[in-house]
Amino acid sequence: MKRKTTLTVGAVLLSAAALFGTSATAQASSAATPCGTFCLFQHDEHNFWGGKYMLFWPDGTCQNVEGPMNNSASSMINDTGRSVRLYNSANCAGAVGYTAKPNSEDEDFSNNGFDNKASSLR
Ligand SMILES: [Ca+2]
Ligand SMILES: [Ca+2]
Repeated sequence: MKRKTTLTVGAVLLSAAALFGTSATAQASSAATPCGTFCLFQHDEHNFWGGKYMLFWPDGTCQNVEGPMNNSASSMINDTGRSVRLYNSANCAGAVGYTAKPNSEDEDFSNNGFDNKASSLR
């Protein structure tokens, strides 16, 4: 009798956990997306991992956005404690085009006037 009661409570707790997990994912899928460093993504909105992406480990030095991600980034996740500055030109030349705040994410660069432009960062 006592054993049966324990099993029932366990099943209820499991359901509650599953529901919470689903709802949290739907509400902010991006927030739960693992990046772990600074990530640029080819596409915007909730499609962070649906296209090409590139990981960076910002350390204050300039890094060029190489290959197919050059002039292609449309969203980002910044899981670092640094402000990451993106430049339209290679080698961090010219004006800063976009600043990613520490521990932030942006699902669409379009409203920042910086869609498909990033060529370097630091
Ligand atoms: Ca793009
Ligand atoms: Ca560019």
